[in-house]
Amino acid sequence: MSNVVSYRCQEGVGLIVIDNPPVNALGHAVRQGLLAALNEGLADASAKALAIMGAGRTFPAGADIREFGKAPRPPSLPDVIDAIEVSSKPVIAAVHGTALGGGMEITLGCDYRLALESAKMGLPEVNLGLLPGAGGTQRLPRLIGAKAALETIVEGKPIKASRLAEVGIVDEVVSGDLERKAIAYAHQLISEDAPRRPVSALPAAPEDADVFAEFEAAIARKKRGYLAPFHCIEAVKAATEMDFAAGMARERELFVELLNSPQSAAQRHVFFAEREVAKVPGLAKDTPQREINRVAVIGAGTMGGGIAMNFLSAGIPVTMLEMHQDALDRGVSVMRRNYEASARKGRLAAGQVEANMGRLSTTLDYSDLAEADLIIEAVFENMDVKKTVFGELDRVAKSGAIMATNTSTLDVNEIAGATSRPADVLGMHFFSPANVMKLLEIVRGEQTADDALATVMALARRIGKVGVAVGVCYGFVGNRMLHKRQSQALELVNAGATPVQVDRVLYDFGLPMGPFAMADLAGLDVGWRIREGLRESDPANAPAPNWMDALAEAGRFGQKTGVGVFEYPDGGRAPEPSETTAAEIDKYRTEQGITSREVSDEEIRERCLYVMINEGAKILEEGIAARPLDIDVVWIYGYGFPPYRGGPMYWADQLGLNYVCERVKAFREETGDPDWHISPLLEQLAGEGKSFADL
Ligand code: 3H9
Repeated sequence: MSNVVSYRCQEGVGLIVIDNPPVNALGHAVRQGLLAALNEGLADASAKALAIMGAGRTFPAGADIREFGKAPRPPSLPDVIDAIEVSSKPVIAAVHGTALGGGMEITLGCDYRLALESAKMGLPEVNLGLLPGAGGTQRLPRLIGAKAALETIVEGKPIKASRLAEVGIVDEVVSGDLERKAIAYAHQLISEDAPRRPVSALPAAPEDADVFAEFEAAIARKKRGYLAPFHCIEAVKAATEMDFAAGMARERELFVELLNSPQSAAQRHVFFAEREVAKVPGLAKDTPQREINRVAVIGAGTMGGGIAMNFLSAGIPVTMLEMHQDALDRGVSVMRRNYEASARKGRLAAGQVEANMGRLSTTLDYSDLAEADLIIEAVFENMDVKKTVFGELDRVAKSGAIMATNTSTLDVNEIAGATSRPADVLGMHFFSPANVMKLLEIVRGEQTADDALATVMALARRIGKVGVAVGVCYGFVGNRMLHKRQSQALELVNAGATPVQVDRVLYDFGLPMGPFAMADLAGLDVGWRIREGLRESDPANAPAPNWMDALAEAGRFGQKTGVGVFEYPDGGRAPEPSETTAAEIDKYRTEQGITSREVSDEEIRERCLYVMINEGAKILEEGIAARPLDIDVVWIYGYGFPPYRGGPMYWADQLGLNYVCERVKAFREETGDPDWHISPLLEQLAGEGKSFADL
């Protein structure tokens, strides 16, 4: 008897229970155990029907992802499911938790499907750069039609039980004790002499070829660069054109192709990296956490409002503080408008707008923050202002309250120094728009207490963010690397490239936008004002004005003014090349005595991306990020680095650090730019033939 799958007969029903915590993944032992339990059930004369269930928190959540890339060990999951489907007794899947991937495919091999009302099912393989490879692409279209199957498989999102019943995947939604319900359901089937219902025997659902072309066109932009969604479409198409056996063979071919692809390896790295970042090295798993029942946010600007929305949406009351009533009113109305827009798009249930807004209170008085368990400051990015705010917080915050700054560049230790309790201070660096972007850099100051850090790491998950712990330095992990890249982009244009060319190269690499479109989005005025300030306060060390400063000086602030590096006619968001910008660039080159040269796409790609890797290595050396995977997660969730490349550090490993190291040294030689000072860590790993993953 397997110790991960058990069999017992109860009241004439053979119960097959999978017990492989935490998520009942379908590893080798489970597959073997399932087959053995199935055979036992078939041989058991007292069992008239069989039911497959999961123990613990869920029905199987899929194949064991850790087995991918290793030599396959029989029985394969498709073979196990075939055996279930051809069995001589009716088989019921009784689902709770999340039946995902191979787990859902098992249910499709069963004759009948029963689900608890809280259960979900889905085929999320596409998120791992794969397709459902245990018959999902062949059985689901036969059950619900190709169009609905395409949506399920290509979107990869879990579906609620009620919806599963509506589309005909689940036969009955139940509540209460699932085992009792499964037995009762089986009794009913037995008494009615209900037929066996193998899904594979259903006729291939013919579908108009246009459906596939249209679907492909509809996802082309969103899934740009990805292999798996398009392979999924191919596989579903096969289900409409071939008999079941031929379709299964086609599915296998496409699945194996994806399994062996660098994209799937990268996406699987991201899956585990996303879970690993929650485990902060040096922070004990059982570190106690403080209770967070009430949050305060200081500042009702775009950032403060977005931050507050995260907590309101998660059911946590927020008090918002501003200096003046009109600023407070403006902030609150923007938040309401954002919620209303989500409701209009169907992303928010009716009634949720009022429920969320109902959790918000506002104040002009610091003493109203005395009850908050967590206070997040999102005021103007200026050290003196922040210190004043934290001085006030020190005065009013209750003992044990966590005080967080949303600074993106300033020294969190210095800010903590403005209080008498630096152990309660840390950084919570949200990314704009703060209610949308999933990344949260959690900045651990020199004196931040472990329980404060553990609390905020857990809180990040509660509000739907991916929290990454980082150390204190200018720009932390994300912006520190970004600034190096932006400065290469500028240098490349100075040398002869155009902003259009630079942006195209990085867009084609898979980033959501290029450096100049990003600068336009953030606003050219931001950097310009900082540099202008420096030119006044410290002229000897301030950078000379460049062509981007000239654009900002002329009021071209980017998207918000309709003109920046690019132009955005009629309030649109699509960047168009600008003659004014081209003229400013020419003028700047002439002033600086630069003779413009051809810059290749390859040089743009290498300089913009390798400078980030070199900086990432320095960040690791300094302990600002604990592991390369933390940097990968920052870039994927904060800046849209394509998951199919695994993040910058993972990508560097695939290129080979020796190669990257040589190129960094060559750029240092060519440009003399100190940003190309090689990271000793990068040089050492390259010299030893190692990769970042070996750290
Ligand atoms: C597939 O099925 C292919 C087939 O079509 C064809 C085959 C031939 N394997 O996420 P959590 C671990 S592909 C191995 O923190 P939650 C996870 O790493 C698969 N390990 O919990 C973590 O480990 P640790 C298709 C897995 O409650 C722990 O379990 N299925 C797997 O937030 C807890 O996970 C999927 O893609 C796995 N399949 O969320 C579903 N799943 O504690 C992937 C999880 O050491 N899984 N682990 O860090 C999920 O989406 C979520 O884990 C789930 C639970 C929603 C189930």
